[in-house]
Amino acid sequence: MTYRTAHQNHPISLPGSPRAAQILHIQYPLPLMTDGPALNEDTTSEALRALLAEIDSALADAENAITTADSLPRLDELRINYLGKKGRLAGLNQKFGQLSAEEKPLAGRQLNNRKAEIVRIEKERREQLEAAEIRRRLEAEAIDVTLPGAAIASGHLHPLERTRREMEAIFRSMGFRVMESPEIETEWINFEALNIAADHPARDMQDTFFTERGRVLRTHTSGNQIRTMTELEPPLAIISTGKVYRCDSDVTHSPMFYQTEGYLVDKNISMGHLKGVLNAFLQSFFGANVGTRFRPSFFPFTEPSAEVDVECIFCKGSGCRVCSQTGWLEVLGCGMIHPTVLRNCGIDPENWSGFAFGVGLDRFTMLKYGINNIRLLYENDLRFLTQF
Ligand code: 2NL
Repeated sequence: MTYRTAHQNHPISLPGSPRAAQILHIQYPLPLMTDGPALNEDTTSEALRALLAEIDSALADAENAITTADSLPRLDELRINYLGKKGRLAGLNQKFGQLSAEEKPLAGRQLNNRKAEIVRIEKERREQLEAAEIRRRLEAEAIDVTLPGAAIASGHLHPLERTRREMEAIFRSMGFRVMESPEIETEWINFEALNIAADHPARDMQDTFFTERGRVLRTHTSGNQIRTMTELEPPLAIISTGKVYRCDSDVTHSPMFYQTEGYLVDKNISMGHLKGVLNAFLQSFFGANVGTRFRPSFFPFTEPSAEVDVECIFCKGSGCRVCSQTGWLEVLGCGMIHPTVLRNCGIDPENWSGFAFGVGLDRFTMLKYGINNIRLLYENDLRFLTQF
């Protein structure tokens, strides 16, 4: 039987080994293209048959291991073990010394071709494992685009500012103007013009912060009323909100707090107007059905004077801790502007009359939101502020 060399593109069959025919089904292009001499049975040595069988078995092992490798690290390990410089296939090269000069190229081609096949199988398996790894990661790292996004924290108004705006909106709707005045006042504007005598307890060092040159930190926002009544012509309806200062500090008193004061001066203004405007304001702020009551009181700058209570918004008047079991909460002071105050501002009390009122913005806010410590309004603790 005549054997032809592989480049003649015909399978070569060797006796004794059924696998050999398969092994020698050589693929093109061949890495080695020499016209070797034809082989025949006589020239095929035992050594060649043994080496071809060894190549066959090494490569069968490699193919089996590679196609069943279940991870990329395992595949790397196999590539090094079989195809690496010191791997099993490289080891086979060393056995070529036993072959004749004619047999060497044949065995070399066989080894190279089969090795190329293993390289291809390894590459294919690598691509499969990489694709599986990508699929696995895509599944594991999948982003659910339908989930709601992380909310961006946005700021909001401080409860005091909310109360101020709410109060101003109510008074604006009744035709009042909103104005401002300085926090450092003369004693004349802060006290004398308001008919607060020099020996009045409010002017005591313990209540008032005095600054240089006989100035004071305003103890109420009434300075605004004095300034506007002095500068502008009646009829006037003005409210103003601002910081006021008193030398006082406990759970319900802060040395700096907020007050809203308002007044109205026109012809023939009576207590009836005072009650009508303040009732409208309180029912708009605390609720349309809230009960109110006016109690006689005293302020140096108003005559007659009154304090106004609203029905306790916590117990609806039945009595609780907040209202000290009375069912009522005191919310503001008011009265008809004292003739002396009008005169001090250049307004003739024979022609004009008016009412005025003062509201503690802090107390209003505390009552509206059920806050029991005034300092919470000034500490800027976000645990508190974010509740509004
Ligand atoms: C209170 C009492 C009040 C006024 C403030 C006022 C202003 C002028 C003339 C007359 Cl220019 N009065 N303001 C009047 C009565 C009471 O505040 O307890 N506030 C928290």
